[in-house]
Amino acid sequence: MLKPYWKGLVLITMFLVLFLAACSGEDVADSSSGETDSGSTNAGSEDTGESINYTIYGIEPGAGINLTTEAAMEQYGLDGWQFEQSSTTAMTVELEKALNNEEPIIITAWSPHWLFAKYPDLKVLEDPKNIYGEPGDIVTLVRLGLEEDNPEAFKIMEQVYWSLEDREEVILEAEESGVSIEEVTKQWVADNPDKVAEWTEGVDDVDGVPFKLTTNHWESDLPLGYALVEVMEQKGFNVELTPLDVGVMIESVANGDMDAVTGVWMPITHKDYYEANKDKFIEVGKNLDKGTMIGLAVPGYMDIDSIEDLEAK
Ligand code: PBE
Repeated sequence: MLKPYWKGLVLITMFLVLFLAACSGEDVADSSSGETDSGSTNAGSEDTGESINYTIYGIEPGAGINLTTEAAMEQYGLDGWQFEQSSTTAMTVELEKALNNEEPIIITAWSPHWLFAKYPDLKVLEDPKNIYGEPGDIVTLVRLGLEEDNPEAFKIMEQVYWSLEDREEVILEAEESGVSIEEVTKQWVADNPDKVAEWTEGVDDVDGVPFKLTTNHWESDLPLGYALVEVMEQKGFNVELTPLDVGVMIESVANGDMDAVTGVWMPITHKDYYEANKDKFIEVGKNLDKGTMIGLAVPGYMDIDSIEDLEAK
């Protein structure tokens, strides 16, 4: 009676031992065949999504970079992900909190900005589908009729150009010194008379001619607004600068409320707003040539390089 019982037990034990050995054998075979590499990459990106709660931090709703990011999330299939859109300040606070704790985070980032100078370890994710595009331009738009009504201002708008290096110098100095970006810009204009003279070359002085200028309210573009106020007032213009949301700034030139707008990022970031108002403004030039960048960025210690490394929730 006992014998068959022991036989059964031995058989079951042997089976278990063989089964476990086979399992671990399979593991060993797998890792030696190199599949662990791709396996861990996949696991890594799933972990990335999970570790950041499937969240991307954007900025103010309506910002061009947010619209582009929504398109990118769709094109890269980031289903179920959250896109936080509150403010640039809130995004920066989240980023700095993550950096201080060496935690993962994904943010929308752009240049010119002081972030990349302050945190050189930030890594812009590759974008193989090219949703965020190549380095872009900042263009100047004026209202219909400006050339006839105010040819001197029109000429300045055609000629104004400010290099990436000069913009970054102002943005960084304001960030590092704590002095307002308006004050820093005024000082830059005072220190660089030769550069700003190019903007007004061949332009006659005027006597109190009013000029309404708008731009977006980010540090990438505000300085040019302040610089133009300074330079045009020296020429005798009476300049009113009104920074506006990107959705409104182009429209305000299209409907004639504003004479000109300088902070228009093309061909991608502000494309929708540009197209919606096309034929109701005149593009008179680029005030920055291929100097802008938009994209998604992560701290350097994160183990991903491309938006493609991210997966749906
Ligand atoms: N930005 C800076 C703006 C324009 C300038 C990239 C944050 C945007 O519309 O996204």
